[in-house]
Amino acid sequence: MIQKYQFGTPFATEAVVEEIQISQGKPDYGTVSLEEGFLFSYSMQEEDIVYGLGEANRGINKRGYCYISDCADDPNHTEDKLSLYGAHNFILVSGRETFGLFVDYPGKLTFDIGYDCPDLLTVSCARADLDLYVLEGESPADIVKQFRKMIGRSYIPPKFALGFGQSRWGYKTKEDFVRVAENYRKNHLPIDMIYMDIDYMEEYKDFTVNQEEFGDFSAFVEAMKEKNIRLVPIIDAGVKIEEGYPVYEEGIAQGYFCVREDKTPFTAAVWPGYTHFPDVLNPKARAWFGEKYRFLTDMGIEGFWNDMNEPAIFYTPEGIEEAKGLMKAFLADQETDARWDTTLGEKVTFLQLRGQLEELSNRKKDYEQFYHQVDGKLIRHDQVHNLFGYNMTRAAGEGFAVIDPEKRFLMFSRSSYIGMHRYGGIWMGDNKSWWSHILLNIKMLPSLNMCGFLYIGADLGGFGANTSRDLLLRWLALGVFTPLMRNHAAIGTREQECYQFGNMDDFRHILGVRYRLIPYLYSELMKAALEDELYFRPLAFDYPEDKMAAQVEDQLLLGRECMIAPVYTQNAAGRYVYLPERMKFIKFLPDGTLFEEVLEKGHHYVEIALNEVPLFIRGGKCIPVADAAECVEALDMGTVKLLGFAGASYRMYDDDGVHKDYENPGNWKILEISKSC
Ligand code: MIG
Repeated sequence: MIQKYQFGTPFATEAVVEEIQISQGKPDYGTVSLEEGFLFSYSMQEEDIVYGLGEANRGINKRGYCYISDCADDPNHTEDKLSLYGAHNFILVSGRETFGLFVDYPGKLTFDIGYDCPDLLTVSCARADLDLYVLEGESPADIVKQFRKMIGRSYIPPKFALGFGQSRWGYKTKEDFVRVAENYRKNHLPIDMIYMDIDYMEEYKDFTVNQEEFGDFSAFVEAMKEKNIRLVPIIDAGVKIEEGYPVYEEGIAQGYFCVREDKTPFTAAVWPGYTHFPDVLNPKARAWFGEKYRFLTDMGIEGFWNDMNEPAIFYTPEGIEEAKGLMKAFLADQETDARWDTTLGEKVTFLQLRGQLEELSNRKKDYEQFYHQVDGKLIRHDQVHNLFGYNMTRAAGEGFAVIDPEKRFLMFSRSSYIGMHRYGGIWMGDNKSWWSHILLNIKMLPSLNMCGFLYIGADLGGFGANTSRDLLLRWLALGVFTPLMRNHAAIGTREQECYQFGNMDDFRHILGVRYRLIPYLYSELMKAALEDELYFRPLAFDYPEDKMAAQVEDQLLLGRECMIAPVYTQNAAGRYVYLPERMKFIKFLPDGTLFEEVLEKGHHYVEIALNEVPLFIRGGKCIPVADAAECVEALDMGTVKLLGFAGASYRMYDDDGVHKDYENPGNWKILEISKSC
């Protein structure tokens, strides 16, 4: 059961696709106050768990901290951060009372989940213009399912996107890409995609390709495809201001860029220097920007990643003007001998100057000085800030539907809002090569699924900072299970392609396990999408009576059949794991054989070598696995082997992986395991 309450005049975010009548009266849970903006309060019981918030910091259980939905380009995901790239305003209280809450509000929104006051949950924002959805159901899983149905079917990637991808910010030349491809293929390291970061463009201009490096780009794309490797270019939010650059000129001519209050285009500096932002909240501008992807799809490109769409701002001309004054004063101080003379009053210190320069990026003030034009009205950006990445990706998704309606494109974004899950997946942005970020990665996965995001994954090996061989291997062993499996790193960091660490056997093996599992992972991803289910779940969802399961934050259920328990500490030979029921512990061994052991319910220590991928199959269940292959195309999905318990059966999904023929009953088959193998 879903109740919708409306306050003030909400902006139509189109996060929700189901028509829901507005209820009069008050929500059954908590209290709402409109004295100062909007404030929802709920008094939590000690045993209550609060799930949700998608891409957010801290735990699966969000209690004890504060989270702010305010899409941020912040590459330092330390424990104290309140905002990351996404705004996913769905929470689920599970305990004495169990209910879901979706606050459809596109501005800055604060969730205080027992931070100010341990038992108090509050959700607050400055303006009371929003839709509040309150969901009731039989269980947390049931509530999430209703929520997912309400927000519409999740994005479904093409099958090749379940392969492994290599990326690095810094690949510039054709040779760079050819080298990566050759190193993977020559060493029999499976791969399906190589990502192109900003340097493939001409001066960071969207929908251009650097002609000097990539002359006949279509031919290059084709040559890579012959190796079964897809090139996946990045698209940034800002459009370079440059006479003669068609995207700029068209945008200006049509009025498709975000504007200042006086309706002149708003200017912000990002990678290309000064840019304008496409006004993706305006349907016409969105359609225009979305069709621009055709420039690359016409050359054989089948997937993209959208970046910098919080939107990130390095600085604006206004910010620079303000900083100039301080800079001048600072420099003047440096010139004068009187700088030690305290009678002359306050000096501009170096720290002040540094602070001012740092604050030029992603300034609140800048987000308050530009506007979107929707239905002839000017909407100030800060009031709808969290919708930008969503609508940039929606532009792409709607563009693809025009370009080739029956075809699935690979698409994922950095910034997002609920609703975007219908158009693409996400990656979790600029993490670091830290062990703690493997754990953070694990915790975000089920939360993101609750908010509709299924095609998800983090930069494996870590984006910032230098990785190490063992960190990369352990992270890949988690990445084996994330629908988006991509190794990505920042410019200037240690090279971390799987062939950079000497002996490649361990990497080949771990990547191989991913491909072996694709029949299962793909089936589960499709079930999750087609049936509004969770691909990743907290243990407590399936074992509600088990007090211990409710505590587990470093193991996840995957699909109906499996549990995963990745290793996320350095120099560990294994880990402790809690089994909420009897399960079969499986390790795919490097020599191609399997280690299998049935473990009883309870706590266990399991050994997991650096080159092993642990997996637990639940009692009475089985999963299909294929033989390893070096790309998705080469996988034999028709000849799978079943692993698990004798007598179990499995409902497997498969299709051509390219078209949208999801409803075809022929895509499903039931497999039965006669004996344990
Ligand atoms: O300001 O395109 O999160 O994945 O490599 C940094 C360069 C811009 C941020 C993305 C990252 C990407 C990088 N980008």
